[in-house]
Amino acid sequence: MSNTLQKNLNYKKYVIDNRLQYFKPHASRIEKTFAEEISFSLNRHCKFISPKFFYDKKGSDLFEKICMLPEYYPTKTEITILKKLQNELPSYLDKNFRVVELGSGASVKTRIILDIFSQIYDVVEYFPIDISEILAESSESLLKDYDHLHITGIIDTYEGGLEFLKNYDEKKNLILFLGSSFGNFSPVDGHEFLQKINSTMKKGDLFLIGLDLVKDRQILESAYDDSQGITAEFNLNVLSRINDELDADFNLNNFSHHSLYNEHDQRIEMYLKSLVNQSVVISKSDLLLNLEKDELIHTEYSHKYKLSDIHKLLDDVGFDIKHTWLDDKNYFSLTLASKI
Ligand code: AVJ
Repeated sequence: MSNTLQKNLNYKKYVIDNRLQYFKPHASRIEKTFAEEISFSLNRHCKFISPKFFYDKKGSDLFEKICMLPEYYPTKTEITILKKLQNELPSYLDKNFRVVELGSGASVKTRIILDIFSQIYDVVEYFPIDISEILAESSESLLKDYDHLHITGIIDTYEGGLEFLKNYDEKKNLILFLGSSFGNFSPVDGHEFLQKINSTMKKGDLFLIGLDLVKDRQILESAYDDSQGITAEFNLNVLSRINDELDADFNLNNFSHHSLYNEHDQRIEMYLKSLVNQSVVISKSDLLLNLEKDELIHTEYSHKYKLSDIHKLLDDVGFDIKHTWLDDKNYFSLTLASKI
């Protein structure tokens, strides 16, 4: 009990009104800054920039555009599968569930789940967990459209937020992790992350994860290199962000978007390719970066899964798999699992 109290003392509660509140850690944990992470990741033999840095305002807008591209099937496909859940999800829920989402859902997807909950419960509780403050924006619009919705935003990392929730109360959680965001993790990190999720769940809690499936190379590659060049813009934008926030002088014309499907490792790999020999100053990271012509900076992995991979993954960390739903073309999957 005292443990619970102490844990929650690390968060400050902001009550906006009787339907909206936030929890935010008092002092952010000893996390590295953007400047430090970039200094580390570009100062190595194999240079990389973490995909989490894609999502500044411009990057988030570009990602929204990607989701609507004809070539980018994941979002559309996941939405069709979620619609199928309308009839089936309720049978897995009892009277005591809330919706928890990793990532804040401004999206259609969250709304489909909230619609399902609205049919079952008089009051629907939604707990988005996100480090970004855009939580506020998306919450306002959800509250406008759902009369019986109560939102508690947790402004923290997914792991931090889940740990907080572990001691919060006795209500059961349906944890959503949609969009194949999990695909960014390396297999080792992914395993660790799922273990973390599992360890913060109470018996009977549910986890719904959306994962992209292995398919034809051509379909995969065009999803990550679209004809309008939006994905290229999205990838290159991370350099603009470094220019703006870390006082750097990347010339975007000297780089190109490079992506490919690595069949052996079942993943899309995205890079920024240096088109010339060049030096770039990143002031706030104390870095003079030398790049050779054709040198690659790795920016993202997007792993693709077979159904057997998904079942093994969840099985290995001790989840009880309830059901996997697919679309007609077997492009994408949603898997519901519970804590044993
Ligand atoms: C947000 C990680 C799921 O991997 O498909 C889209 C990001 N990158 N196009 C994905 C992304 C390029 C996306 N995730």
